[in-house]
Amino acid sequence: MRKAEAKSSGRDQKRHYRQALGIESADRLALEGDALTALQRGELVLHYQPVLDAVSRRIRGVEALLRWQHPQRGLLDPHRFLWLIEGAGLVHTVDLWVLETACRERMTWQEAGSRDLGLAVNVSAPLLQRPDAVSTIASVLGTTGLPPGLLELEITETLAVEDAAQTLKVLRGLKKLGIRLSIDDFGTGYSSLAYLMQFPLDVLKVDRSFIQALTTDRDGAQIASAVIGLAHSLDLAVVAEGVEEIRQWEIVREQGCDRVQGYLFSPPLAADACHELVSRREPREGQGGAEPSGEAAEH
Ligand code: G
Ligand code: MN
Repeated sequence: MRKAEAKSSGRDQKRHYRQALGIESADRLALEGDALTALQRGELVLHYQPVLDAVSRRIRGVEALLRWQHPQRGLLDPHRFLWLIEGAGLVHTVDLWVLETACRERMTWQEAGSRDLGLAVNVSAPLLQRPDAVSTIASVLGTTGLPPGLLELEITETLAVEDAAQTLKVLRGLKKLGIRLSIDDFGTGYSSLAYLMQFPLDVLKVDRSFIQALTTDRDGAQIASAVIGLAHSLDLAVVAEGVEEIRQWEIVREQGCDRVQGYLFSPPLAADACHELVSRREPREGQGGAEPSGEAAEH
């Protein structure tokens, strides 16, 4: 292919990609101008989605999720703007901002009832593959005061497979700090669980497509059951993500899944709303038990 053609087909691909995301080109320009200053203007925010015990529905932790509170467009999901952050070379900056902000906000919820509430944060390749990744993350824990045992870093299969030797070194360093590691969106990549087991993992999050398949596919339940069984035999805790229906919850619970997360229980919430939910569900010591109040399943 000639150079000019290659260039134009690359452009076409990018255009298709943007169109697939529903972003028109006039829109794109407007968003692009905004992306660079969104962080400084404080428009990037974190929402938090509760992760519950699969049986008791007690809130065990929260997952921090990045959102762009855009002045005109409202709340945007990362898939609408991550490519802008990548294009602006801000991935590492934003990743660090997410980690620091999540740890700091989580520490402001540190009253009696939520002392052992876990915090899951998604991390990407540029943050983990730097030679100074372990000391950078250690210093975030130091400045925010978050106990390392409460932090769970979520990595994707693809990330674990890229530059495996460097990733393994960093993950071992993070384990030494006492941080928990989880494999996110499990089942969407190409790696086998046996391959992943060279990484010092604690948690496996079954991708939501498997959870959806529980109620739509004939073999859905067997596949999920095999994944959960295998993960348990490797001593990993299992989280079912994207649980939207009671039936899906019942199945994963019967299959021995440890934790659940999804719209059935709670959507991702703004920090204040999530903090309120957590304190309402987990009363301070001395104010009675922490029975699930039942409001979660009404969503
Ligand atoms: O890749 P990861 O699993 O971290 O993605 C989390 C995303 O999934 C968040 O953006 C969140 O809004 C979304 N999400 C959370 N719960 C549900 C759910 O029950 N159904 C669907 N479709 N998406 C969900
Ligand atoms: Mn995640």
